Amino acid sequence: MEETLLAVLRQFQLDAEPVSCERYGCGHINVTYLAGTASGRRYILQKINHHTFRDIAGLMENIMHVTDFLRTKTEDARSVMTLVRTQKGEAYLHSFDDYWRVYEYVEGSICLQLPETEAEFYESAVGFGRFRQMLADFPADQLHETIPNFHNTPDRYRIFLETLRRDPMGRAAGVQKEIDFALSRQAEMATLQNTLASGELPLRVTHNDTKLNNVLLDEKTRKALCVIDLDTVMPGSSLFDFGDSIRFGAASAAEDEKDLSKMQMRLDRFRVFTRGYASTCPGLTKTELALLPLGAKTMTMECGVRFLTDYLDGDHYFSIHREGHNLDRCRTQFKLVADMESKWDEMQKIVAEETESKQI
Ligand code: ADP
Ligand code: GN1
Ligand code: MG
Repeated sequence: MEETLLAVLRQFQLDAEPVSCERYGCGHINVTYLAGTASGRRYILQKINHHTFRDIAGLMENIMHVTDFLRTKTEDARSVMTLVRTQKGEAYLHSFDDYWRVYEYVEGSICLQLPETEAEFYESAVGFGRFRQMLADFPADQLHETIPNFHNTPDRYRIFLETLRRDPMGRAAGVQKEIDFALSRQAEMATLQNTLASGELPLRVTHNDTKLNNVLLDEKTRKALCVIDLDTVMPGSSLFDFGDSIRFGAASAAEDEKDLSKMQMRLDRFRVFTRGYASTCPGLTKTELALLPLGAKTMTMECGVRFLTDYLDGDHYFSIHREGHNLDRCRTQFKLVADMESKWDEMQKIVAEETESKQI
């Protein structure tokens, strides 16, 4: 094991001497390792991305508050992430110019990159829906805003336009088609933000990064077990959570698929997620329910714009594993948006059918 990792792990209150530590998972932001100790216990070690998260103390305070709060709502210890303290009793370690934290590994769990079955995607909706519902009475004013304007789509467009003007890598000329696609939808993509600002959409405590690989399912029962990746838990809209889940999990191919003919929005998956989310979040308002399709489209478009921005900027934000990776990701998102547009009436019909009795 690398000396640095060993030294870092020894600073945490593990149950025994660390004996292994390997890169783990598919996250784009933090660096995650799976660590094991001499007793066989497993832990998740993460190097927190402090370029993305500027206020690590605030971020970790959020995670402590949220996990403590969730623990009062459930009896199942595996359904809430458990932070392991440092030897000094802190929630994280600042060492070797980096910030580190350790969680207990949730044993007997699986983490999917694409749902294999409809039932699994339904369970992810239950997991995220229940999570949002359990935080309904969380004191939102105690949360630090870990990334300001995280899902403020007009602000994401502003950064995109600013990067496009600078064009630091000289890449803009090669992606005119994608630039035009983004610009032609800019006005419509401000609707959610405007509806939130006017108070028509309620502000809630949301997860804000509800990719399928941010919820663990029970390995045996395949039921929703534990929501992870709590870095972006902040006040937001339920449409952010709903939309981001659809963007990732209702897609027929991976986020970075190169063959765009494989990429569509699956209406069957859209239906099961809508069913699962609406039934675990019974308090969704009429406006929230009516805007679910727009939530899906806006989160997909926003994510595509962010990938395109990062491509233009020289790939500083999202980890890339090949040349043009962010452009490939952008293209899948835009293909999904176009596909949603062609299925718009059906999406609205599905929402009406699945949520008919749930409007308040
Ligand atoms: P990132 O912010 O980079 O996405 P995550 O917190 O989502 O990082 O962690 C990356 C991956 O590590 C997850 O997708 C999941 O597979 C795994 N993981 C993270 N925390 C746990 C945990 N407590 N138990 C089991 N697996 C975990
Ligand atoms: C990042 O951390 P991760 O990989 O779960 C990003 C999300 C994007 C997603 C795209 C803090 O999520 O906002 O939707 O990549 N997280 C952050 O896959 O920017
Ligand atoms: Mg993640």
